[in-house]
Amino acid sequence: MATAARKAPAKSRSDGKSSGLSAPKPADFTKDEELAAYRHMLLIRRFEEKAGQLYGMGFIGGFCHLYIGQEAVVTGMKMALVDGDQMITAYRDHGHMLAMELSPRGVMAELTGRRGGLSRGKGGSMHMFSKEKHFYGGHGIVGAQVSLGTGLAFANRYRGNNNVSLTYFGDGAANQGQVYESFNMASLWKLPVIYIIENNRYAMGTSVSRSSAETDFSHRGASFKIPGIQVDGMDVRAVKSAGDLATEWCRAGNGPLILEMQTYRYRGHSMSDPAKYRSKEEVQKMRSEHDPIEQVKARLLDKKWATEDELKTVDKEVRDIVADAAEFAQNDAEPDPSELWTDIVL
Ligand SMILES: Cc1ncc(C[n+]2csc(CCOP(=O)(O)OP(=O)(O)O)c2C)c(N)n1
Ligand SMILES: [Mg+2]
Repeated sequence: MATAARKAPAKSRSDGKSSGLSAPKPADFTKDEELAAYRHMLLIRRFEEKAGQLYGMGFIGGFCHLYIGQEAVVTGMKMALVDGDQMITAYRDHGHMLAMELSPRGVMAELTGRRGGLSRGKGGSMHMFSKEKHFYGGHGIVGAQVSLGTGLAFANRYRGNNNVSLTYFGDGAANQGQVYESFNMASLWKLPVIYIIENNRYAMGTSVSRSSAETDFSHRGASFKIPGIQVDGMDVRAVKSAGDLATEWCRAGNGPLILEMQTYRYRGHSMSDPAKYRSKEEVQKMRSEHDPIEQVKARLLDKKWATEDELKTVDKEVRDIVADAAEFAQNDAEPDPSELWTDIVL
């Protein structure tokens, strides 16, 4: 059964001393919060499992990157947001969209390229947006969303709306040049942006230790006076408390903050991945000892806040939502060829 973090809990890094930041303890969840976290993470997991199946059946083409294993990161961060806070991420984006309450039907139908998809079937897995839900994509160019997310924070500052931009990127993306140009401006102008580095230990088939001179990603803002914190990204409570700290920090006008989420992806990089760069044992160890959903389940049962049967009912309700989305995504019409030039900027 799942236990605690794979590493010691968070420590504040880089400028953390002078900023007075210290690592928060994992949040004490109420029964309702545990149940909500369980349901939300399960929805992401079941959705992704179904997307993987539909891909195998040929309903989804092109690229498709699954988020299985990393569910606690978006779920815990979403719990720390207020209305109007924005989220932007890379191509491994289905979980982020579900966390921001985009409809499972709309996401799944976009994966299958149907009219009812969030980009009307023309964007696919990596390109979905919802201004209404403050979700700004879905970006296939590694690192490109970091400057855009910094721009969202600039807009917040300009408008004086007190909202925060959650800008997600991977350990691989953290080596891209525009990340550091963004860090500089964000710090100089004290922009309300949380840089969330999802360190899942690999960029495609390259491990962090093979690609990064500094593998402690919470240090990456040191040259720009951006403090950083390492967070157990497999524990939704640790993510939530880091999210609370970071959103308060930004809303108080302190400028950007880095959260390194130590997480893990169970599946391949995308649907075609020879998986020769890591052992099955490594994956299995993470699944059996640190699974984010199993951790919540164990606490719910341990505290007698839910019975096995009640949790099975949650699973059934979630499976029904996903089955409905899959049904819709397989049967909805494809966009008409006459729409080829609509909804695009030339
Ligand atoms: C500018 C650019 N370079 C290379 C690629 C090819 N590419 C796609 S994903 C990826 C790995 C990124 O890994 P990471 O940032 O760790 O994110 P993860 O896939 O682990 O979520 C690479 C190199 C790309 N899409 N864009
Ligand atoms: Mg990675």
